[in-house]
Amino acid sequence: RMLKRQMLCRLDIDWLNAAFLAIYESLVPLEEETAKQKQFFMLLEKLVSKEWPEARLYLYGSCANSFGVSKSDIDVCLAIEDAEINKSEVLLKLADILQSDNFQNVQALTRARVPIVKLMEPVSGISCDICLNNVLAVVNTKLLRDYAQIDVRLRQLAFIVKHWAKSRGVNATYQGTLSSYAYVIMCIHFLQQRRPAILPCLQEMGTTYSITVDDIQCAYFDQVEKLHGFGSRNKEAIAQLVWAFFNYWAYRHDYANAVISVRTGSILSKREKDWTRRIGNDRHLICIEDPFEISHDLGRVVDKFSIKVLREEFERAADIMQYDPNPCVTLFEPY
Ligand code: 3AT
Ligand code: MG
Repeated sequence: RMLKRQMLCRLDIDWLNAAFLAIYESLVPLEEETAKQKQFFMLLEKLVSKEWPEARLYLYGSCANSFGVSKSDIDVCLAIEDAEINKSEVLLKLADILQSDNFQNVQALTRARVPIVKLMEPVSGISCDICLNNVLAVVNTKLLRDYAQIDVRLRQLAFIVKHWAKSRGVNATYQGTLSSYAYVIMCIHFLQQRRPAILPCLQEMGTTYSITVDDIQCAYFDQVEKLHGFGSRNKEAIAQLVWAFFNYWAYRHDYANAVISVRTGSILSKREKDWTRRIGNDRHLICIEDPFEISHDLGRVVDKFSIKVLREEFERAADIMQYDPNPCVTLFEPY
């Protein structure tokens, strides 16, 4: 009888892993889409280099960090070294150039918190935001991409978590919930903490890549091809990891004292970061240290209302993973 029950459980978990993997596969962009994005980017490069021969154009965010689902917007960074430039002028000029090259729906948002030029390509439906000199985002994009190459389970978990967050309406910083970037950092931390660990801590290993951006030194081990198989002693598959991830954020994380830190591969205390009280709008109700801008709490957008929403959503997800007969449907039900 016992054996039969165990076999049933095994079947159950295999079935659930397959179901989650199918969701993951359905979210991964097709080759064709990625190729179109590349083409679009090369066209932009050509236009930009005509006006600013010294400038460089970078892709960043989910189209370059390998955590982009199909039909994501493209994030582009225009890097101009000249310290004398006037940001608004450059963006207006850029908008002008794009407009006269038949791009449609070009808008320069020069007064936004992060000033950008927005555009939409009606034929392909590609939307694109271009910002200026946000090189730190280009570097953290590389860090995420490098982590993704070490173990495929990171990409699987992060796709499921992002898909859950979007379905449940907890992926909007302007509403006090978390950015996609924060969710991926949470996944990396989680896989670093698993025993046996599924991911290493690249910033604690010998430096092979180093760059200083805005006075911040960004250094880590980036020869990730040497780390294939790092997590192979851990046999957990996606369903188990999704369960444990939500369980951690619902019932195990110490919201009162703990700061998660991918940089150190460990948990720090709010006290040592001096994140114990509210300063200005930074409330530190869920603390996620940025890997490079270490004074920066990615959870600082969360307020006393949205923390409740967020934690209830983590609990809902954990309970579904525990009890629901069909979690891979219920988990993503629209809120
Ligand atoms: P989506 O697929 O577009 O939801 P994404 O990975 O593009 O996910 P975001 O749109 O949240 O993520 O952000 C775009 C990039 O900007 C990701 C990261 O390189 C950078 N970034 C976002 N938020 C922060 C932050 N708080 N601190 C530093 N870099 C950030
Ligand atoms: Mg994006």
